[in-house]
Amino acid sequence: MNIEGFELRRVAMPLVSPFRTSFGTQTSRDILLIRAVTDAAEGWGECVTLPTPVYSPEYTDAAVDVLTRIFLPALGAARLSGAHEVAEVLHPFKGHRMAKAAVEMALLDAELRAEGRSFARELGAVHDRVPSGVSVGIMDEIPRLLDAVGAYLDEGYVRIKLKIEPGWDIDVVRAVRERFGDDVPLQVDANTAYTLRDAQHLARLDEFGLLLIEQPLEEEDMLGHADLARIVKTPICLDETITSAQSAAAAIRLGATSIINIKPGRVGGYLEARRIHDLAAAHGVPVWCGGMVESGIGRAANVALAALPGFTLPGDVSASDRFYRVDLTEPFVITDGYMSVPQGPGLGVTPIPEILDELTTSVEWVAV
Ligand code: OSB
Ligand code: MG
Repeated sequence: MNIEGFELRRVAMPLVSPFRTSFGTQTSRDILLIRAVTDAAEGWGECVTLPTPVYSPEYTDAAVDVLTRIFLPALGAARLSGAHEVAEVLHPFKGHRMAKAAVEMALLDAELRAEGRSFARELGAVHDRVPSGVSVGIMDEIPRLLDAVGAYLDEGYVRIKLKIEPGWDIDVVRAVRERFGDDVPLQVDANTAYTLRDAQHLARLDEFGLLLIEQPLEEEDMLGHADLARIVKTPICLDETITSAQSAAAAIRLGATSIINIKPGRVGGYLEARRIHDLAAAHGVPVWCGGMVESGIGRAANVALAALPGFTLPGDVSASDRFYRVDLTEPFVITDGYMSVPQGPGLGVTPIPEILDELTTSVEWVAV
C-alpha cells in the first residue's frame, strides 16, 4: 500500500431539527472527512468527533491536529502492507480513537476498493439488510415527543430509543408506553446524566419493559454500573465506557454491562469493533451498532458492521432523512423497517461531488 497523501475536509451539514441529549443540543453537524489517496485507489473515512469534548475527550479540532501533525506522517513513514496495520502503527500514541478510526476507515476503503471487496464481506456480514432503530432527542414537552415518536413508527422504525436526563425520564417513558403500547421495542439513553444515588429512581423504569438503559452513569464508573445492575432489573448497556476490547472484557467480567453499544469511532476503528463483537458473542452478550449522526459515508460502514451475526438488537442506523435533508451520498432509506447493506467495493458509496463541494467549509492536503 503506497500512500500519496490525505485530504482533510470539513463539511457543515444542517440537521432537519435540533437534536438534544443530556450533554447538549446539536443543530448542525461539522463533519471531518478524510480522503486517503494511494497508488491503487482512493478511500473515504469519517471522523465522528463532536466540536467540543462533551461526549468523549476528543473533539474535531484536536482530531485535525493529531492527524495532521502525528498520525498521518507516522502512517506515511510506516510502509504499510495494509489497513490492518494502521492500529499497530498508531498504538504508541494514546487515545484519540476517533481520529485513529477515521484514518483506518479511509485506508481500509481504499484497499477494499482496489481489491473489489466490500466492507460487509471484509467484516464478516451475514445479512443483506439490517433492522433500523431511531434515537429520539429530549424535547421541551411530552406532546411534541409523542408526535415525533409516532412519525418514526409510521416510517417503519422497529425500535425507539429515547434520550433521557433527570427531569425527562419516568414520565416520558410512561407517556410513550401509554400512547404506543407495550409491544414497541423501547430503550433509553442517559449519556452519563445520573449517579449511583439515582439507583432507586432508575429502578422505576423497570415496570416499562425496556430493552435496556444505556450509559446511565459516568464513563469511568464501571463499578457503579456493576452495582446499579444489581439494583435495577432492566439490562444495563454501556456506550461511553467501552473504548476497546479490553474495557469491554472488563465490563462483562464485572457485570457492569449485559449488552454493548458498539461505535467504531469510540473504540478506534472497525477492526477493533469487530473484536468487541467477537468477544461479546463468546460471552453471550448481545451487541448493537450505535451512531454518531454520521453522513452517508460513516453510515455505510455502520450498516455493514451491523450485519455481523452478533448484532442481534436493532442499531441506531436510521435513514439519511432522520438527520439530514441532503446527505453527502445517495440517501440511505428504510424499507419495511430495514436498511440494505451496501455491497459494492469498499464502502459501496462515495460523496456526490456537487453536494460535497457545496457543503465543504475547508480542505487541507497532507502529503506524506
Ligand atoms: O449516545 O448514542 C449516543 C449521537 C451523538 C452522540 C452520542 C449518541 C448519539 C445518538 C444518535 O444517540 C445516534 C444516531 O446517530 O442515530
Ligand atoms: Mg449512547
